[in-house]
Amino acid sequence: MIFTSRNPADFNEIIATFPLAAAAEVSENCRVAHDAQPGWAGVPAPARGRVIAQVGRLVEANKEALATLVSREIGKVYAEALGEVQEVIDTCDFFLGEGRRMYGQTIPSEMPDKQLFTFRNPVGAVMIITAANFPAAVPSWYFIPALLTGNSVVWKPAEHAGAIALAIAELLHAGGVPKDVLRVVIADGPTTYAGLEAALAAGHVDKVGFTGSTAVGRKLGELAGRHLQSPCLELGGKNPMVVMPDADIDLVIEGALFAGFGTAGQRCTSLGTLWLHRSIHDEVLARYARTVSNAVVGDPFADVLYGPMIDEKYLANHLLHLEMIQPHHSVYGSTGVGQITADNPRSGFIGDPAIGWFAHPTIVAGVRPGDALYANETFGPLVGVGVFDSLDEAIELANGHGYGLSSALYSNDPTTIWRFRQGISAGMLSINNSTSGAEAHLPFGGNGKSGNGSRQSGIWVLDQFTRWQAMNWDYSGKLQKAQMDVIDLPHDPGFKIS
Ligand code: UN1
Repeated sequence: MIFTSRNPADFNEIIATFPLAAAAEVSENCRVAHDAQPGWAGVPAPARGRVIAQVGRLVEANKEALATLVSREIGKVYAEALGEVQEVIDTCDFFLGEGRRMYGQTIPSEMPDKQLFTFRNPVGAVMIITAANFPAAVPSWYFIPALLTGNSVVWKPAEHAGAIALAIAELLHAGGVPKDVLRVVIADGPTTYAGLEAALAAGHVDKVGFTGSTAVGRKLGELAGRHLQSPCLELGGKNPMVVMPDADIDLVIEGALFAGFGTAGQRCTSLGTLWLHRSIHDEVLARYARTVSNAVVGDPFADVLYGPMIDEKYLANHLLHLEMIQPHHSVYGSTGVGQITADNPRSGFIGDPAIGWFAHPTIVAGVRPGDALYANETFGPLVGVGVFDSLDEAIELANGHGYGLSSALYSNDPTTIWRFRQGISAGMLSINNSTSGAEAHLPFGGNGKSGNGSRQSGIWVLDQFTRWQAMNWDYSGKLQKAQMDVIDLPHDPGFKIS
């Protein structure tokens, strides 16, 4: 089957066409990467670090070209696309030095003439499956540390971001990553699953990394679990933003605008529900509604809040999510709801809505537990607003749906901030800042429905792509038995100061 990747802001423009791989091709790529891995692991880690440095410089030199492709293939606003490519560069910069560290430890033994050590070993061949919304940055959080630590990688990007993935693979190969050590295979979801299942059964995949929906994460987690593997899962979010009465409201509006509608709400860290203290609810809701109504939507190369949905499929999902709006809700944010068309226009729109997959921003007020909108990730330009009376209630509301990726609190009171930090179940929290926009060297990941506790980025991701090996070396010339042949120094347990 041939897949056609189109510009979502102008679907008449074809970005690329590529054949989708069959399951056998997916598993064959895993075999090739598996066979190439020992050779790559044999390259000294500092030399692999040099390769990562070279890749980083190449991505930097191609930043505008890659960002342009990101904007054209998935419709991300160009300024954000530049930021996305910068995140790849930052990730390379962070890990290039790790090649000269990859520290292990020397540890004293309980017996004489014996020494203990730890080493980090690569896991082996890694299959990563990534989403279209962050087609460069998020994949790099997997493949850069995985390659640096001596693993080989098979990368299955989202079909809708296939041209971006192929361009990045070319940069990686030009930077010195051997072709068999980093393979890209483009396939649809069920075929990928079948190919991965076969590769796992053949022993050709040692680690799975997946960024995408909770439902697919569950399936991949089950599959990996059958092979006694713990995958790295970065799943959905229903990220709360809690606003206390003492908050700086200008900051709240700015933060909620970007968190809710940046990337057309298609970030796993996008704002799900804005929780407003009852004393400020009406004022903040009115200002938020006004600001969102006035924001400019349209051509991703213009100065807009957001561009098109990633693809028709994402627009269709957004339209389905709008059916979650109930009579007790009230809707704000635009001159219409749903797809932006000539008959359902958005005031101030830039571009031609007839040739793109654009959606109105929608704020739904009156969200409460029990609503479908309370419990489900919507992954589009749709933000819920709800009300609370106390911090404890806000924390309960913020945790109650079982997702736990990102969260935000707006307050300047230290006690409130510390209590929120302790109570919130999310893996990430922002104080007086957007739920989205994590920096590339802090642990990124979630709990509950948002992931299995794995963390990407920074030093923390090393535990995903390496296994600790413990070594003991006894040079006493005899068998010393741990816990038995230990030195017992004389002491006086009954001693008291007279
Ligand atoms: C994602 O949507 O999968 O924190 C990742 C952020 C970005 C990454 C989002 N740096 O919003």
